[in-house]
Amino acid sequence: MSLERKSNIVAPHAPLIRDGDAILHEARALMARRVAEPSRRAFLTRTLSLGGVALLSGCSLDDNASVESALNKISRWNDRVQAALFRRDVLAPTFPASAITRPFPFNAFYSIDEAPVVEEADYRLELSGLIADKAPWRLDALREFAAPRAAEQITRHVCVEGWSAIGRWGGVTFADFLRRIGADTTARYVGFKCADDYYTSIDMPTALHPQTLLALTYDGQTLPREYGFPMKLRIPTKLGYKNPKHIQAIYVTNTYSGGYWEDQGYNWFGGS
Ligand SMILES: Nc1nc2c(c(=O)[nH]1)N[C@H]1C(S)=C(S)[C@@H](COP(=O)(O)O)O[C@H]1N2
Ligand SMILES: [Mo]
Repeated sequence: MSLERKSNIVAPHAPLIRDGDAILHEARALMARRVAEPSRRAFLTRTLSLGGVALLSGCSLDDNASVESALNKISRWNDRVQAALFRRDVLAPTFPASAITRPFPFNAFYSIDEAPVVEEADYRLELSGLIADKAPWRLDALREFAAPRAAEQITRHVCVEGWSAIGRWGGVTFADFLRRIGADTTARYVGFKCADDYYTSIDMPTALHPQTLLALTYDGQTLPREYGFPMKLRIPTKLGYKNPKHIQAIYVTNTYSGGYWEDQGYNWFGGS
């Protein structure tokens, strides 16, 4: 950042200051959006001033594109810090059945009546990338695999839109499934493509976390259509948008591939 630019930003009533103010206002709003959740993931950005943004990124704060790109760089840097802080043995809190939120809220980037209809007969879970056995899975095969390894959790789902709810999901630990298909667990990412064009990706340590669940049931019943039939990933250590519903394809990769909300500015790590 040049001194000239800096003085433009601090000089009162200079013609550029109006633009500068608008940009700073937007940057603050963006920042607020990224730190909306009261979690450890936010602590670094919360302590970063806009001056810090400029210093760290070497960008000027007087054009929108470079502010965006600086914030994105910081968010990606945050991803790495959060990943380093992540511990496989730190568990999300669990709750008694009496704490379950009824009815459990629905959320998606569309309204409930638009939730995709996936036909069980046609369903095949597709596998690609760094996976030894890429044979597709029918739903009954997934159920058969899950039955002897049944795992269940009552955990809190936290959505950045300002609500949280406690629900009960059942299925099989995702790590068991990754081992079964011969996933390269030294790879960096696991990605998900959904029946409704939603997509997201997670870091491998989170994929292997003991509470990360390949969920086939909700509250003891087949996963209902609106909550992700036929299969979703339940990750209680992450925010709602990192929990893909209606999963149709899973891939393992070393290439960063973002996500539906992440590509619109939500923090990629999105968890604790
Ligand atoms: N396929 C798909 N998965 C998704 C979404 C979506 O729109 N499509 N929305 C995400 C968000 S932001 C939230 S809060 C949760 C909502 O899950 P629920 O309907 O079980 O409450 O799903 C997440 N997974
Ligand atoms: Mo969400």
